[in-house]
Amino acid sequence: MESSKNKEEVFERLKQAIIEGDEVEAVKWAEEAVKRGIDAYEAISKGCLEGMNVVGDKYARREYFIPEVVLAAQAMNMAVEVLKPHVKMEKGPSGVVVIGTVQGDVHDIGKNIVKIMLEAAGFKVIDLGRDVPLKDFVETAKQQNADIIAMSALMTTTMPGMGKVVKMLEEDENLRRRVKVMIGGAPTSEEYARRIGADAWGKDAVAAVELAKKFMQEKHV
Ligand code: B12
Repeated sequence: MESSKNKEEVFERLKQAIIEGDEVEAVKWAEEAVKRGIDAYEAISKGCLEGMNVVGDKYARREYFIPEVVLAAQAMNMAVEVLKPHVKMEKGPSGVVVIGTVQGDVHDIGKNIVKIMLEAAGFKVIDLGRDVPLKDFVETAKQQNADIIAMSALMTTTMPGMGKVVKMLEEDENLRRRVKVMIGGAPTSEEYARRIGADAWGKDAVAAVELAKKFMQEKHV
């Protein structure tokens, strides 16, 4: 078992590599985490995500600009690729989720983390990617007999798209009854989810998994 000091060192190195947008270091410390038997999800959340949060703050404070953010995102994706196969999987499939970032929005880092966590929890996840035409969420959910639609939006300008998807879903009463809708992304909130008629809002990837499990339990009672 890895000592907590050792673990903290790896998380810190991963975090710094993401902040610096250093792909080589990010991969090196992701591999190191695997080698040392550190829980892969913990490495993603306490290393990579923490690093990306710092990058987000720096961007907001105009210390970083788009090129630095792109480098950080690349480093993060490379590290996550190394860690992903080692995330402990629960027995599944426990339900089908259609996920994507809504039309007009290319931010997909958070969405990808939510996807990894849902898969690790045993869900079958159909990833529509980013900048997803709104009708695709509804059509795919129908075709694939999905249980859940999960939408991500990172901009105030694109979040209304999520409400439009709920409206489209409501056009088919049976489908609306069968498919739960959860939303997330930095500008969204519990209150916003309620306002647009979504079933739930999740603060992060851990919350997304809890909500998805709760939806499935409700379905089976
Ligand atoms: C990285 C980033 C980019 C990268 C995106 C790379 C990529 N592949 O995703 C690049 C450089 C491409 C980019 C581009 C742009 N960006 Co940008 N970007 C960011 C930044 C710095 C970080 C976002 C991020 O990845 N965070 C880390 C992830 C892990 O967090 P997260 O997405 O919030 O996800 C977590 C939770 O929210 C939740 N979650 C997310 N989705 C879901 C879904 C469900 C169902 C659930 C339950 C939970 C959940 O779980 C996740 C994991 O815990 C933010 C700043 C910020 N503070 O958010 C700006 C930000 C989002 N960008 C912004 C802007 C304006 C832009 C651009 C328009 C800039 C430009 N002038 O070109 C373009 C947008 C182009 C477009 N059409 O989409 C603004 C948006 C402002 C607004 N209108 O609301 C922000 C807020 C920056 C700012 N302060 O101005 N950006």
